[in-house]
Amino acid sequence: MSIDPALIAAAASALAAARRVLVLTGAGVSAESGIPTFRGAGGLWEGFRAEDLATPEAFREDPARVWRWYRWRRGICLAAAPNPGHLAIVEIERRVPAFLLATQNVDGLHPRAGSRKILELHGNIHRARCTLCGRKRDLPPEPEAPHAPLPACAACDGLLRPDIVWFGEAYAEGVLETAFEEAGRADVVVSAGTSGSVYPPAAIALAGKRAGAFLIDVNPAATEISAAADIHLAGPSGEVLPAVLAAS
Ligand code: BJW
Ligand code: ZN
Repeated sequence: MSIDPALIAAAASALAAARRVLVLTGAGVSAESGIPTFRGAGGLWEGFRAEDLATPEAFREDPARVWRWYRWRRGICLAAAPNPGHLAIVEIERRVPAFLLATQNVDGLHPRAGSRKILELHGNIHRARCTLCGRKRDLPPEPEAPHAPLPACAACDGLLRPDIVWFGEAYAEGVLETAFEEAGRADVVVSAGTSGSVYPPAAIALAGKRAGAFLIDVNPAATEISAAADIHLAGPSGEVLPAVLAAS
């Protein structure tokens, strides 16, 4: 990682002075835990893109295929552990008076790392929901075989689906409102590990910047969010975030 130390120092002093901080995370934050991101190398599964599988239409057409994808991914998530980037975000929460983490990740690594004030915008891969009655159920803490029978609801025998927000689906009530509200009054917004290509989440970071927050983007690649950011720290979050904390 070769980031100008002056940029690290500037991010550190913005964070140290902040009273309200919103952190937005995406798949890149879990990349160093061995969980593949959606876009870019390794983003394919059996030749399908996330946009082909993470839709209600794909599930209606072939629920077994979608469950195979999620079981494969859940196995990876269960075997993974939080990395220094997740832990640095826990430390930011500890240091600032008002904090919110809005994550697009469904892998459960932020809560496992110890994050407390967290909105899981896209749901959680370790939970399922009945397609008939809507009841939710935690999945067992061990991986299921990809071809195991499809899970059914204990109450009504309806087919269960992953409790995840797919393309074209609405977000859980109040979740986006809370995230945008916090972005609107944050002193600092940190965006980490997201391509900023999925909306509305990408707009949370941009709305924070528009409302006057100091926007810090942590991503080895350039994105729409890094273009809008006050500081773009172009490195892996597992190295960059601890370096920022060490400098504050
Ligand atoms: C590192 C790193 C390291 C690598 N350190 N960084 C406006 C314009 C255009 C389209 C739309 C729009 N508004 C809405 C839409 C439609 C759509 C959308 O955004 N489409 C775009 C793709 C064009 N949005 C929706 O459909 C949303 N719903 C909605 O808008 O509902 C409206 C509605 C209202 C009322 C009634 C009904 C409907 C829902 C979107 C749901 C997205 N779900 C997914 C999959 C499900 C979750 C799962 O199975 O896991 O969520 S898609 C997938 O993308 C996943 C992610 O959370 C999401 C974001 O991806 P993310 O996290 O940014 O990952 P990547 O892979 O894209 O990027 C990783 C980044 O990390 C890269 O930049 C790397 O460089 C970086 N990186 N290593 C730091 N070590
Ligand atoms: Zn049911």
